[in-house]
Amino acid sequence: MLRDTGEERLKEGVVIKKEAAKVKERLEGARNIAVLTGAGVSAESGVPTFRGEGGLWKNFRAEELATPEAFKKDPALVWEFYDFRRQTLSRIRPNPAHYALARLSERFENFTVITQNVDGLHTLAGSKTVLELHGNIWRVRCLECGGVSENRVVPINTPPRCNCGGLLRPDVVWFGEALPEETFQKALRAAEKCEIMLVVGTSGVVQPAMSLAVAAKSNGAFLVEINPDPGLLSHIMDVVIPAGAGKTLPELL
Ligand code: BV8
Ligand code: ZN
Repeated sequence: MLRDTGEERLKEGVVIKKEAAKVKERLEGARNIAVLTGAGVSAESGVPTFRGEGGLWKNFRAEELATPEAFKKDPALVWEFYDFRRQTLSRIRPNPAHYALARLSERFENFTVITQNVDGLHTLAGSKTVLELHGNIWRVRCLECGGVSENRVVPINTPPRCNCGGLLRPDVVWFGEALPEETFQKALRAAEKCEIMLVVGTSGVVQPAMSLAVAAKSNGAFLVEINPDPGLLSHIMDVVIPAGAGKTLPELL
């Protein structure tokens, strides 16, 4: 990694401005925008990404704990993991990336934020149309009666129980679980209809979320990736801005 000299920062700034100008030009005449975000859009709020450093907890990877099998085997351990993340999140605010998307959305007829994140930060920053493909860490669901409720208690005494006595689980989509059908269909329609899709802060690893970028592309959308590191889908992008979302998205305003 090159030393991050002022020279490097200056060069990065020039690249962001040049590429952002191209995107702004495209945004001018557009009516339908879709934004597909991942953990990277919350990175500058201090939320550790899944596959970056800090993505580990007690030497477990998220993929090992974010599964129905892990919960069945040891609900208390999985709840300790989610409680840890909720405690971190309870001290965290949206960052300029979230706020820029909320403000940008006011300029378009249709502006849909499709997020893989479960942190609720897009909604907190004021985004109106947010499709949470993987659920929300602040909601819980009862394994017995299926009741879903908002639960912002931190720390939570693990594993929490429903009034009916049933075990409560985080209302998020675990690996191996189907995404909420209605939400995914809405996301697919937004992806197929958009003239421009911004793909922000995702490594492009997780399916079927990332198939939405391919759906947008195959319907003629102009694809823009905002991410300091290239991801699995960088090769289908029309523009790649190799920088952080918190710096780049306000440039598009
Ligand atoms: C399903 C909720 C079937 C939980 C999450 C093999 C090949 C392909 C697919 C599979 C396979 N084996 C299994 C699968 C399927 C699996 C999958 O995709 N696995 C991956 C790991 C290979 N998918 C599933 O299991 C899905 N379900 O397929 O079900 C089915 C169908 C019908 C009926 C029954 C069953 C469910 C997937 C949902 C899993 N749940 N989250 C929780 O959060 O606890 S996914 C989890 O990963 C998070 O939601 C996260 O958002 C998401 C994706 O990761 P990223 O967001 O991309 O984060 P990552 O750390 O990877 O990258 C961060 C990026 O940010 C980096 O690129 C970095 O450069 C960038 N960045 C850093 N800083 C910044 C930045 N960018 C901008 N600015 C910055 N400042
Ligand atoms: Zn219940």
